[in-house]
Formats: sequence, structure tokens, C-alpha cells
Amino acid sequence: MTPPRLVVGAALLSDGRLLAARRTAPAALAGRWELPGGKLEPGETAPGALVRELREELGVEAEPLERVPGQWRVAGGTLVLQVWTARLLAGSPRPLQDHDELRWLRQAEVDTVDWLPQDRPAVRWVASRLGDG
Ligand code: 9L3
Ligand code: MG
Repeated sequence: MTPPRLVVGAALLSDGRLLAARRTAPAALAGRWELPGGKLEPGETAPGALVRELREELGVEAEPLERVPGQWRVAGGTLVLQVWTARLLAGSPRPLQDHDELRWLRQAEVDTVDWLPQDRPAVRWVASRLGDG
């Protein structure tokens, strides 16, 4: 058995809001919302991958802040998702690849999008802290 490969997701925060991104691919996931991110490349750390993915997918510079407790199986257990909160350092997010829409959600709005199931526990954890400042 090969160990599951790590996928990192970013709970990008700005002004007390959380960024949600709508996927365009693969077909089975298109239209569902996620925390942007992706798989680690060989030799990368999780925070390093997060910074790269946010650059590639959204065109922004961001700083990982805090690991969200827990990890969640993806794709039948071949991948495992870990999530970090992150803050914007520069740029404003645009859907450059893999997404066709972005939304900044306030605490009361986090349940208004159709999140991928594996992202929901982390979204709940982050949402419970939105509005704290
Ligand atoms: N995935 C789930 N939630 C997320 C991310 C970034 C990714 N927040 C799932 C979707 C794919 C797999 O992980 O099944 C790989 O993600 P990507 O590399 O296609 O973004
Ligand atoms: Mg991705």
C-alpha cells in the first residue's frame, strides 16, 4: 500500500471573510466549492505547497498562519487533505486555473455554497472563528 499523498487547502482570510472557489474540473467535482489548493510536489513542505498553489490558482501572495486540526480522506483514501488558514500579503484573487468563480463569504454566508464534503469540517472550524477580528 502506498501512503496517501498530501493535498493542502487554504482557508484564505481577509476582513473577516473566507474565500471559496468553484471548481471547473474534473467533471465529477465541477460546480462544487472548495478551499483552493492542491497536491504537494516532491520535496515540498505543506506550507510551501500552499503558497505555490495560491500563486498558481489565484495569482496572490499569501502567508500560511495556522493548521486546522484534523485531516480528511479524498478520492477514496489515495489523498489526504490538510488545511491551513492563510492571510493575503499581496494581490487580489482571480480564478486563473481550476476555478470559474470566487466568493468572499462572511460567517453568516459560509453555508450558501455547495462545499466539497471533505472541506466541510475545516470550513466549519474556520467559520466559527470568523468575526473574532
Ligand atoms: N480537494 C479537495 N478539497 C480541496 C482541494 C484543494 C482538493 N480543498 C480534492 C480534489 C481532488 C484532489 O483533492 O480530488 C486534488 O486536488 P487538485 O490538485 O485537483 O486541486
Ligand atoms: Mg487545486
